[in-house]
Amino acid sequence: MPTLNSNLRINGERLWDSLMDMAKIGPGIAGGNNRQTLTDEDAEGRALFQSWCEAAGCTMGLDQMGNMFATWGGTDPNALPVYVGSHLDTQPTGGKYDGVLGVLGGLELLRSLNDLGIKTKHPIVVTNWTNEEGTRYAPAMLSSGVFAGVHTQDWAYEREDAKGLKFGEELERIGWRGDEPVGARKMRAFFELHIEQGPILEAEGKDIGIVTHGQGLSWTQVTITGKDSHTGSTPMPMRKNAGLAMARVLEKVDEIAWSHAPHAVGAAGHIDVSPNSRNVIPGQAVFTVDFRSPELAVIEDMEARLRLEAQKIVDDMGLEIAFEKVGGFDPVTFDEGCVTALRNAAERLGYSHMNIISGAGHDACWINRMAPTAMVMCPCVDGLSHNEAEEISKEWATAGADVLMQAVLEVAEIVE
Ligand code: HGY
Ligand code: MN
Ligand code: MN
Repeated sequence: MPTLNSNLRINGERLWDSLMDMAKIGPGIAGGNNRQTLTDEDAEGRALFQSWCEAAGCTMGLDQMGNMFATWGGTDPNALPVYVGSHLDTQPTGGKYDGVLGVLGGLELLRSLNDLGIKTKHPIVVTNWTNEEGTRYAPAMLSSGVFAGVHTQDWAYEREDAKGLKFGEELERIGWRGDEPVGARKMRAFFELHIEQGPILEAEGKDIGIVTHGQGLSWTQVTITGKDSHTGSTPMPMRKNAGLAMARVLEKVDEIAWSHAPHAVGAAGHIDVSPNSRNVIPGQAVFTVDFRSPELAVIEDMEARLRLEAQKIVDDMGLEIAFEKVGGFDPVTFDEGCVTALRNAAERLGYSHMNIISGAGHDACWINRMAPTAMVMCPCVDGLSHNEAEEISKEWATAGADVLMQAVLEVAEIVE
């Protein structure tokens, strides 16, 4: 019977080919991807993933949030499955690897076990979580959040995109709403492979990041209301310029994040001004402030100061303001046992590794509430992500999937 040793490795060439094939679906305009959740491109990517899973001998489950569960093997059907996975949806100007590496790395794990003729006691399930990115439908990690009981399914179904299209209706339209109730599945453990999306691993010359914690996130949507008026004939003292107020608030957001250096971060990536016409003073500005920190108290301080400072700015300018919390989760500590299994795997395989805190949010941050969970990361070039130029090496992808497979085998128990 094969034992856990450094010879058990995945097929890096096949993983890379699958990544490149998936990247052809929902191509971006600069070499990356635009495969946003619940679009026709998302549906196409899901279908390709399902065909690959079935070819690897899996049966596919689909729940009412469109989460996909490809189940493989398991000599003891009563043993709780070991889950792996991430997300196939991308940012509008996303990369080819964010999320996709975790889903296809999980699939490659199964393909390699088939090649190696290995059987495990616990079944293994590869998951694609719907709408991890939160770009088309806020918040991020929406469907893993419903699975973990953080959001209700009804609330999730009512989320609207910028065109007013509802999540539930779009999920139905693309034909990927399953019948399975969400969150009923029990897991032995959950492992997520993901690119780092930051510069640390590459800068430190490490192949592998063992993710011990995930920083927390807060999304506050701010609506500032002033008055549309002519940019030429309205005297300066009479203006109620919502765009100017937003600029002053965003300056404060940067100041607040810097005041908690070196770990806190803050910015607004979503910004809308209306009527967004060249010769009209903006009467409204809507933007989402994204604060993050490994410390909950810091996040809470940044949220509170945002409201205080922004209120002062609009009061001085005679404008109105409204705040809405549209996303967030507390800092996460991953399961010690799963973290150790990943570290043992990296050691056995001879990959350089270091502990790391995840700067980005991931489905694992919610699943950590449901089962022992941990993440393994590989570097990305210049730490760049959420950009079409996102890049990793075949070697990094292979190392990450090798470590994922060995950690999963330790927990799923090789039986032959
Ligand atoms: O926002 C995040 O951290 C993740 O990319 N959804
Ligand atoms: Mn991701
Ligand atoms: Mn992302």
